[in-house]
Amino acid sequence: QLHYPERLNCVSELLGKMDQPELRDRVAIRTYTESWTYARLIASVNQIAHVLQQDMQLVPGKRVLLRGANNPMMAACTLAVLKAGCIAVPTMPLLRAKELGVIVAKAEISAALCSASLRDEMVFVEENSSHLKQVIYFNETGETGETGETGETSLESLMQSKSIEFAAVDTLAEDICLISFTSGTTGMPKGTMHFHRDLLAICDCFPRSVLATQSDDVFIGTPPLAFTFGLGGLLLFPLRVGASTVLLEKLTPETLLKGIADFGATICFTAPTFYRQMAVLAKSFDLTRLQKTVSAGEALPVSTREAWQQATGLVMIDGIGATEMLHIFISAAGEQVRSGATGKVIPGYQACVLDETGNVLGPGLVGRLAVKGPTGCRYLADTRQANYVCNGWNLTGDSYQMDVDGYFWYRARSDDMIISAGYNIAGPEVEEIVLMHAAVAECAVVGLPDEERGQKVTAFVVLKPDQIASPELIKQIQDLVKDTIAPYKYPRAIEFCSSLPRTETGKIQRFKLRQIGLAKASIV
Ligand code: 3UK
Repeated sequence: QLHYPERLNCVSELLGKMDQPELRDRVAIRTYTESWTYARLIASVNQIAHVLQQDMQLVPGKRVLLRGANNPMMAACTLAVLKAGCIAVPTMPLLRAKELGVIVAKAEISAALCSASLRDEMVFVEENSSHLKQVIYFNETGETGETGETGETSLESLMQSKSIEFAAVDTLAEDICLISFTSGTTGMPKGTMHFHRDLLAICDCFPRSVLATQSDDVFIGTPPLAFTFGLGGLLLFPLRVGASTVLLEKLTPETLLKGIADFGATICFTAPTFYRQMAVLAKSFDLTRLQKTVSAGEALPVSTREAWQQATGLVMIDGIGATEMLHIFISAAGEQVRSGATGKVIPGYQACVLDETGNVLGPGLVGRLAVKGPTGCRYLADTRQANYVCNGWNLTGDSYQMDVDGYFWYRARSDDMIISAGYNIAGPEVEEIVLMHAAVAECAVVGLPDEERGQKVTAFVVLKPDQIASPELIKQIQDLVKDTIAPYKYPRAIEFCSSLPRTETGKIQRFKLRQIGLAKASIV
């Protein structure tokens, strides 16, 4: 089990051991234009921590909004907030003023560090908020000077006069250091609070036991640092072992492959849909150094796992994580992988499947996934806490079944279960089969209201570029499903579309598809 001292600042643990003459010159963060050694990262973090204390007058416990894409300055700002004993509130780069306003009000935020490239939206928030008083902008490249036409002082110029030494604020292991907001597909976004200890605990669980990370690993991937998947995978995990991380912005499946080749990445983190598209292009890139590829955020279809393995020879590491749990808690790698299952519970965590009344279900029965471990859900002032945590178990909102060997098999988000003519149908199970059809690039299956059956299984399908929709194709896809799984699960309706609505974290927005489906039905 994990043991941390009572007084603990996670940044002194993460960076402290790299602050030695023989280690300081190792590369911590790389981009196409920059290469930051640990020495430079530590110096920048320390200078920013001084700016927080001296220029912004922030005392420990203050919440600081963070806005920026994945780049070294954004990483340094995040670490500096933690080192100064303040609370980081990272926000997804694509959020607009309206959404940011909700977060600023909810978390009562008065100070922000923001990338100059996201200024317009931020100014709007500042003008319309009674909470937010101080915003300091940074240039992303780490260059000093003014941040554009407004002539205000940039973070980089404030840093210049500061010492590159800073003693970490002496926080408690159980002081809150991070408030991460969920994307909130329905309702108000929820702030999840995490301790200094929690940030180390995630480093000492999944990457240790499943990835066996080492100091010569090179990390790369798509999730924003503002998403705990990215914060862990692309910043905390590499720092914990003194490895290096590649931070790139606006990645596409193609540029991610290029990045893996260019930087000799060994570990990659992204969502299933990226791997699916990368599998098609992989042959044109040199991926010889790539060893471990982690898929999370959404269920990994078996056909995507297979396409990736065929293209690269790599066995995909699926893992389920959640903002509430901070990172991944069920996963498997290498020979432990069972295709179709997410994996086994990670050492340190416990998991089981519960029925509606909270009784533990035996192997093979579908129910609600429940998890317990060193990290867990603590919502910021939200009555929905009681829905997520019951009797000490975290209920993630996913339907799962466990087999006799302790493997967990994903069924669906509990709210996404389709009930049609009395049958329970898991959308992802139907998606799996539709995706096996050679003409299909992407697919999402939802239930739409139907007078006769209650809900009608409806597949939204994106075809591969050279394919044309036709009644024959619809029939082929329907027959494929009927021939492969229980026939009542087949999609009675198939809608072709050019893309699927997704969140910034790569999740299909099934609620939007239901809205689109409803709107269409009311027109005809
Ligand atoms: C779903 C998965 C099936 C599942 C996350 C890794 O996704 C992350 O956090 P979110 O708060 O969403 C949590 C929900 O997403 N999910 C995630 N991974 C899988 N479903 N298979 C998977 N492998 O519904 C879960 O409840 O956005 C992922 C690390 C950190 C994270 N925050």
